[in-house]
Amino acid sequence: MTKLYVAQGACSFGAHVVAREITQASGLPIEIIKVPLRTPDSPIHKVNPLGRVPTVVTDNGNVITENGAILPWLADLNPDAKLFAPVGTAERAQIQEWIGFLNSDIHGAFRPVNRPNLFHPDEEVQKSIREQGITRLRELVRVVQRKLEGKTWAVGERFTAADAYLGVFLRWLPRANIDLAEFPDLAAYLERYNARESVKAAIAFEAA
Ligand SMILES: N[C@@H](CCC(=O)N[C@@H](CS)C(=O)NCC(=O)O)C(=O)O
Repeated sequence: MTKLYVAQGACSFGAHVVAREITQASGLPIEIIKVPLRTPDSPIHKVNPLGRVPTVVTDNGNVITENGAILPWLADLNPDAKLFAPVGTAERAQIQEWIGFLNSDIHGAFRPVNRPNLFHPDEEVQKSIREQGITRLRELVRVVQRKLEGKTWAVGERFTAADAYLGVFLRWLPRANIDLAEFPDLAAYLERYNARESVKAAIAFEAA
């Protein structure tokens, strides 16, 4: 059976939601395995040398890492669930565009905020790296708000893998002391996201 490795509240949450969306629609079996991160004895090290989630191990033993590969791969397991779009369509490229933007710009913008120690050893300098990081992240959140203007979901009128992944980072904003009250459209979007059965089930599974 295909296995998807996730960690509580990590960026693997988007893949977790996609897995639940496609299994709800088709009954396809995917085993979700919750692992701890940054501990040498975590089972994730046996499957992904970088020790990161999300990681997929397919039923014939192939290992797939990186959100940019995993999100489309999972979604394509069940095209009828319409979490992605057919090859060659502009819609497919637009979903990929969102995934690329979220993966490089938005996820990357959280690093100086969450882990400023990666950038400088001095604690005072780390404080200003974090502050500057929050300013940059807030600018990018404005970009997200503009991209979503007048829309229910990121691409087309339905929930896609782009939304499954976007919700991860909107849920992370309180970690950067960014209050969604500043962005009422995004707060409403997150309410729609959090109300989905797949999201509620993924939150409950990861918290258990
Ligand atoms: N570029 C990777 C990043 C994955 C990543 O950084 N995952 C984090 C969780 S959000 C992780 O597993 N961190 C553990 C570590 O780096 O040791 C992707 O998008 O899949």
